[in-house]
Amino acid sequence: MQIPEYVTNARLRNWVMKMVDLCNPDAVHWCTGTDAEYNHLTAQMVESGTFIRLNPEKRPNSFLARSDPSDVARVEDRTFICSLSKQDAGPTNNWLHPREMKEKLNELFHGCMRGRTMYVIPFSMGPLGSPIAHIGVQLSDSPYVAVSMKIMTRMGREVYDVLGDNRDFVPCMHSVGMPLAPGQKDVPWPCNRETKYIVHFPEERAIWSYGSGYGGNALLGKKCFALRIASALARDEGWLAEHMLILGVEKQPQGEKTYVAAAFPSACGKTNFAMLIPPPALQQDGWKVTTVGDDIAWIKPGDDGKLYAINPEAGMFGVAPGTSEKSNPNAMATIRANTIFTNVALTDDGDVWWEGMTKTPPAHLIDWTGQDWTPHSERKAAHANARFTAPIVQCPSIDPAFDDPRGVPVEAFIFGGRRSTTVPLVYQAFNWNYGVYAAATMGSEMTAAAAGKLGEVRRDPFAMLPFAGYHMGDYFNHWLNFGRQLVNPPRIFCVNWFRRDAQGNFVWHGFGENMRILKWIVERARGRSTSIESPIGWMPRYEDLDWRGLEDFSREQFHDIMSIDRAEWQKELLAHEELFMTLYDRLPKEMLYLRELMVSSLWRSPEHWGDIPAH
Ligand code: SAT
Ligand code: MN
Repeated sequence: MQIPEYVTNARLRNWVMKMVDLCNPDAVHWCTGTDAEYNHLTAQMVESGTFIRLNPEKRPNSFLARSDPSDVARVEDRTFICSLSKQDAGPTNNWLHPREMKEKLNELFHGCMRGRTMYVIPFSMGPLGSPIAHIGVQLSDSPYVAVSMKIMTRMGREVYDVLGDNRDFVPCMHSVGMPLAPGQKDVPWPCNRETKYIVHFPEERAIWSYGSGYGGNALLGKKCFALRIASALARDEGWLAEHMLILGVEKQPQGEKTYVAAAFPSACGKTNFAMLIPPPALQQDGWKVTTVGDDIAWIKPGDDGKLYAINPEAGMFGVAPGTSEKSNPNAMATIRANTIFTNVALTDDGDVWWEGMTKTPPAHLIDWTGQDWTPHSERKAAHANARFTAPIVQCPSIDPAFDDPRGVPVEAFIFGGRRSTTVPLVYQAFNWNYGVYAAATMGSEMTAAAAGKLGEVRRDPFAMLPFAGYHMGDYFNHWLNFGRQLVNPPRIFCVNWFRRDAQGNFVWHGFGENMRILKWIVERARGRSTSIESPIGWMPRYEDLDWRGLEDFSREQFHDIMSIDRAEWQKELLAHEELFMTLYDRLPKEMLYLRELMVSSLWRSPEHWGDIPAH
């Protein structure tokens, strides 16, 4: 094998040689990240049947991939945190001793790339050379992964300049787990239907992924590196790696700008919130939202005592179904060209479609499984976890500081789950510790982003349940400690866009209307807007929100989505206790005390906290 002379990092050279010996690929391709390389690889995948080139007039330089039906989402039950001690991984992660896991992986990876090309993919998570950024190198036998990594990360030769002779990188090993015998014909979406392993070694800072080519299982810079490995790094080094979007709220003509980071579980509308367009009345008043990131934030304290955040990613891997000109015009503009679509439907004129894109579906489509589809079909045309992969700089609302190596100053954190009941539209935690409590006990109804039971409420602390690279109790403690070191920590807020009425309909319009909540949050973070004290935190009254243009949303409806029902909250607090029991060995005591405080304040409040006095 020829190693390019510009790859001077000794550890990297040795590692690649060793992995080539282990995996036995037919060829090795050192990715340079150029457009020419991208065009070459995409053309090759059109040839092999992995990609369908979309109509260049409708969707220039864009492609459709259809995955194997067994490989459509993250597989949490096949995801492992292999720290040396089981306690360090904690009860919410799958664990196996590193020695045992390595034996297994060595077996699986032995000869796993026969008949395929190994791509060497150097990438930076975060702006190249940023003090908050980190470097990874992924080895993969999937050209789909290679081109996706060009969109999702800063990928290419320049990374080797930052890496130099001896800087550190996270080795990310990936195989679809389907070697080809001589003469064996390949399939459009190679994967291993039976065996999948998504494995992290936090002490060694290494990732091994086998058997899947989809999303977070395969694009290892994303959840595996930027969340699971990075969260362990962040704990050791005193920063935060979070499942958060980053947005800027701008108010003209003053030009005041406030950055906010917000955590929601997968497929709860982070992408929509990150590129929100305010309703006309608030736009006219000078309000605007800019986008730094839509999924992951790396946050470090600066010398000035403020927190600075970067988006480690360069692309969006967003949920397609539900995305429309109405729900998210900025996302629709972002994916107009240079986009890879996976598991959406194909229109007769070579464009894409998914449920919710238009009100009336086209009369005929090819669905995500490659079969004919009409509006009478029983199946969905697009898979519920169908995705688009697009460069985030194509987003019209991209923030000018997106590429700033220093990051942007964060002044508020928002946590939100998907809850039909119980949790009000918005409230502000009394202080940092209360905020950590609220984030730690967050619940959310399951979505299609992971294999599992749809709709069931599960505790998803900090929206990090599937992504924390160490014990969740230690993770809470890291947040508590982190806040103690900040003189003026960002304010913490909770939201729930998903509350339903007795008939099961969403009460809140969501999308652009969320600007009304965001405005209150930003003003609260700056110590300005008013509120009242509820048992769980500070809440806006009806008159504290800006209703211009939404006057038909009544005081009664507002009270319905803001109400705190004592019986429901008693159940909620019991669910918190259940979570605490599973984390018992490492749970910070603060959590227990705060829970007791909440119990007692519920008792001094009215039975139904919704009949809030007007003034
Ligand atoms: O993890 S993925 O990148 O596949 C998407 C998600 O779950 O947020
Ligand atoms: Mn996510």
